[in-house]
Amino acid sequence: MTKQARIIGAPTDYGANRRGVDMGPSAIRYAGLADQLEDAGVSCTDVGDVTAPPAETQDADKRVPEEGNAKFVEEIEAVSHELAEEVEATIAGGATPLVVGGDHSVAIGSLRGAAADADIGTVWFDAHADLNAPSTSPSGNVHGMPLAAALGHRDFAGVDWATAPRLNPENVVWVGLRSVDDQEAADVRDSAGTAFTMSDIDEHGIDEITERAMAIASDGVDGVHVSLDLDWLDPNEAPGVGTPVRGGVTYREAHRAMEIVAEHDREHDSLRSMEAVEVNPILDEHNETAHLATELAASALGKRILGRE
Ligand code: EXY
Ligand code: MN
Ligand code: MN
Ligand code: MN
Repeated sequence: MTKQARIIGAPTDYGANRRGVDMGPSAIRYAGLADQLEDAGVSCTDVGDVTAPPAETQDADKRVPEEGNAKFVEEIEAVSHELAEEVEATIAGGATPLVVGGDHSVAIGSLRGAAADADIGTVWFDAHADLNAPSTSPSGNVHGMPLAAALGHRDFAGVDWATAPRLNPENVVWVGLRSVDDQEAADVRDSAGTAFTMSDIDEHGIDEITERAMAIASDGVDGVHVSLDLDWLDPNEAPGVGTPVRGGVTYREAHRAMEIVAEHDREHDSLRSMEAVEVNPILDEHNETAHLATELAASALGKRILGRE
């Protein structure tokens, strides 16, 4: 049966310090996402963008932290509400939501939508753990907090729009960690989740790590939310990201991981939802990071080098 995908844009930079990531959805569409998905044999529709409130100021440094050390919480709440509804409705309609960001705070809405009426896991392809909370964040940028929010960190207790109670902590798997803050690292170690760092990928290879990640994330739940932060890749491959960290995965490792996601989905129908985030076109002279996002999404949704078998 042909896979149905629905593209949902989330043009927000409220979770990040670098202006420009709000243009990620346009850059990714312009790079040919729909064509890539059609080439992968995926029937896709594009529902457009959720509404991001207008920025009062474009100068992030003038933005005062709200509520402890978390910036632009009200704006992020507005985006999250609408995005969660779109993701939930897409899944209910039998399609796979493909959220294109926007900074990684969009995952708050994606995870809530994917976990609205099902138990889920997530594979977090990222240089960062995104497990900071307002009381631990060194920056106050909410793109470093989506998993803490979704998992109900005490700082987010009672913040209903931010938590995803049916995201099972045991089914959270990080892949590619290489830039984690001190308290965040302690919280990762203490969590019920599984963390595969870049060292694990060096040691065991991308195939084994991704296969293990999908097996853990999908174990005993209804589906997996794949969260692809383009800063997971090495900055030489993905320069157009707001928080680049050297020593990331290569172009082929990234495609191989997405192919393994697709293989697992073909066998287990495990891919419930996906997002590609942190594409910032003003940091990338040739829009190559956006183009990379389109290719990796296609690989995750089933594109094969020699076409459909
Ligand atoms: N850990 C740092 C912070 O919390 O500010 C950096 C977070 C970067 C988050 C990007 C989306 O992955
Ligand atoms: Mn991230
Ligand atoms: Mn990241
Ligand atoms: Mn499915």
